[in-house]
Amino acid sequence: VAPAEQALAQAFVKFCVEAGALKFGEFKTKAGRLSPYFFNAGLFDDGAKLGRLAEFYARALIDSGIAFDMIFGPAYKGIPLGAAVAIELARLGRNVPFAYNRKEAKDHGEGGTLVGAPLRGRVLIVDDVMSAGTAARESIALIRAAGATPSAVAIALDRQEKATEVGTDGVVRDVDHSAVQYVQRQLGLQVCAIARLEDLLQYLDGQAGGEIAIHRERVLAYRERYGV
Ligand code: OMP
Repeated sequence: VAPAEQALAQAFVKFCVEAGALKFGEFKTKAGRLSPYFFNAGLFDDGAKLGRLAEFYARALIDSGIAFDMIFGPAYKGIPLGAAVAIELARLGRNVPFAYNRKEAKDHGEGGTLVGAPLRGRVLIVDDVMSAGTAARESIALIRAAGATPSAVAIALDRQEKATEVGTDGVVRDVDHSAVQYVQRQLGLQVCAIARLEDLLQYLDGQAGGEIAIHRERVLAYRERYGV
């Protein structure tokens, strides 16, 4: 990871903690894991925070050099994120089409589940977090079904933990690669994350205090168990 990316990641983790969107404690993840930290993008809950968040996504995206033709924001959390990133990119001189989906199909008016620009070309999915990869798989299938190419995913945080897989026996198991690795290697998409678990740990390393030391120990133990 280049120094500029590292600096951006550190500034981002600091911003998240200060905004209250990154919390330490005991949280249950979607995959049922007991996590000592949780990133809640719903807590970027005013215009200034949302604008600042979009600046981080846009900067990370531009630095990554990832090419894309339009933005897709998956319901629900990806909708304001995708919109904010599209606005920020336009402000920076890069105006691209934007679309999002509904969770339930509408049976009147315009109908369907897709809203906004038609899905075409190389689509960038803008989402919040990748843990086990369930949400990403759904967006990819939806974009393919519309005849477009899911080409990249931009997320705020890569939790760098083991993805899960449902076996032929119906049992959910941890696998030895992360969701981000799966999306990159198996699905062939590029992934841009503003920060990763390792950046979060680096941030904690630089903080003083007994409370922080305890959080750090717990995050390390979690990484030992579920990290890749
Ligand atoms: P996967 O779909 O398993 O990759 O989990 C990603 C989703 O989990 C996110 O879109 C969130 O709904 C939720 N999540 C967070 O928002 N923040 C976290 O720190 C952890 C999770 C999670 O449940 O894993």
